[in-house]
Amino acid sequence: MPTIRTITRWAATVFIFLACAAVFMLAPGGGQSEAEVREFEISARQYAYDPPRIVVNRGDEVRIRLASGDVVHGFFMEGHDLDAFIYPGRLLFNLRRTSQNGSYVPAEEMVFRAERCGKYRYRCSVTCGTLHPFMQGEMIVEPNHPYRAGMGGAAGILLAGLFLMVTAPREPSRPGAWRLDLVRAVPGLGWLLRRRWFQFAFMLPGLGFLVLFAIAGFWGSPIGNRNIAITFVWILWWFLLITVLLPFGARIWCMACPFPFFGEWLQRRRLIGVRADARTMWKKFRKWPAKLSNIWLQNVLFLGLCTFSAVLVTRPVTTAAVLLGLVLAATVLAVIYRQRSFCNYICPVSGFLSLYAMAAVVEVRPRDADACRSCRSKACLAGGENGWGCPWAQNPGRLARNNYCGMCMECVKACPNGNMTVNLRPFCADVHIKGTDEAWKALIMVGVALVYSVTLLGTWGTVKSWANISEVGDWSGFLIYAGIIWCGALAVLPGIWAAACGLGRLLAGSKRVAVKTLFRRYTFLLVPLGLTAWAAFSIPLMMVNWSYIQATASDPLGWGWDLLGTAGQAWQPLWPQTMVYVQLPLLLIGLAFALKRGYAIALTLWGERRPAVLSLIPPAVVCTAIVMSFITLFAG
Ligand SMILES: [Cu+2]
Repeated sequence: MPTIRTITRWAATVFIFLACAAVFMLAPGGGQSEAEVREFEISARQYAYDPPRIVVNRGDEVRIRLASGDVVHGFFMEGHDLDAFIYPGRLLFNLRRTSQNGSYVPAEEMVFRAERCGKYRYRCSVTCGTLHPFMQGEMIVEPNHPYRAGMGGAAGILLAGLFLMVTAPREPSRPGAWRLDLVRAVPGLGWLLRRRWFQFAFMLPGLGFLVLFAIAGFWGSPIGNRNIAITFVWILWWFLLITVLLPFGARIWCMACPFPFFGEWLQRRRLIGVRADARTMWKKFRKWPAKLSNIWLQNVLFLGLCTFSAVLVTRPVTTAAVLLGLVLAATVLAVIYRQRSFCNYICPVSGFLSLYAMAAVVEVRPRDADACRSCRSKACLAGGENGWGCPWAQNPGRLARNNYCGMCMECVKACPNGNMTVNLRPFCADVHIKGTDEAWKALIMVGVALVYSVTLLGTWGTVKSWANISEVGDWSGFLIYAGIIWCGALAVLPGIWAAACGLGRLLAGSKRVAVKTLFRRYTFLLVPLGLTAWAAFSIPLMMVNWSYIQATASDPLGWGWDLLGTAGQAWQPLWPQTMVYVQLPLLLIGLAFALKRGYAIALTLWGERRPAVLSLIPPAVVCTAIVMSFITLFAG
């Protein structure tokens, strides 16, 4: 039974949250004036509209004339059933109602009434070049209620969170203590995980897709949104990875990943079975150098890929070359170094998988850690009759974090006592960031999410042309863009974070915990925050480009095939006006988890509540500011 105190505490928390939201909702601003007729002239040019943003009031009659400055462009107005086709140098454009899927009729003007509040994007609906999928502008219908609610919600979560911390009962409950043994709970799961062919059954289709993407990349259509190598890798796979596989399956992707397939085969000389000398055969392979035994190489390689993302996500041939390059690197390293050195220390995807796997709701762990301590065979670590020793060079019996567990299930098979299992657990249950490499990874990921949200989901044509180096060739602009990514992620954001942690230590009025420790441990706040921000970023990417995914599934190489009958359908984003109602709650949930886990970390570091809460305030404010930046980009 909850006590009166608990009930009043939670009632006050809800009140604080709602009061903050109300203040932002009711604050004076646009949208209060009389409805009027608003006229705009919007011109399209690769890959932006001018003006990129128009602001009207609810009830206004909006009249838009369209023009194009270079090639044929489209103009799809979200949530208003309007889609246009604009020819360069002509006053008339072609207009259609999307709901009727009808034909275009010539028009001089697009006329509609702005009836619902919020942000509506106008997007290019005609493939007009490499960055076409990201060409967009935005119409704000004031008062922008979703935006105000989001900003108020973020402020509300910060204040309500701090209130909960200062009013918490003396003995804080241990966060995320429950576990559910899935192998015991799900009939047949244990049998399945112990099959030798289990991982192979996932890797083989992955390998098939890899071959398909390579063929499509080199011989398919050079237009990104008509090539399966782009739509399936950078849109579908990315979306599934961030929103489904990582939060619900930890590094389950690594279990199916085809990159290390050939290397592992060369090492083991077995596709499915275990060799009799599984324990001793590693002697002829080198150990990975101790100095490089961290994720710094992954951080740098990831930033390198991000710098060229505009080329990577729009040019199929670049994507195919990078995919094959990674396979080659994994294979070569596997011949020289032990086990999955490539995955642990090189793979640029692996770095953020290791970070965000900390948040996942599943884990591979020993059932009874004491049994592992007294175990003599250590088959999970060194290999045994039924399983290889951990390919990720972990000691499964002492696994305490998800970071470097590739979910391959070899330890589940190898353990002679059946002591390894898969647990279901609460969101964000691993909270310990261990090294500066991991701390920087958390900062890099948030920084890159911000840059991508500006570049790919924003309306700024200049930034797009800076990023689009292979087509535009503006090297000074590209240097600014690259500088923002590298300096922002490696120096500016970490600098702000360090300053916040230093200030937190000053507020705490104690020197018991070093700034360095605060800096490293508090970066965990950026794990739930970063993961939900990436998910919020990926949702429009997926929903806007859904038609292209369907089309390329039917015509993977862009050669005019129609295998599934979906190749020729008109482009249409999937429920674009509902996205913000998924994005905003996601961002707020991320912030709430950041504060909740941040408080638990602060308590373990400081030992008592007062300095713990005080030291947490500046980093919590920085987190709230980051979330508000995303809300502004997505809804403002
Ligand atoms: Cu266009």
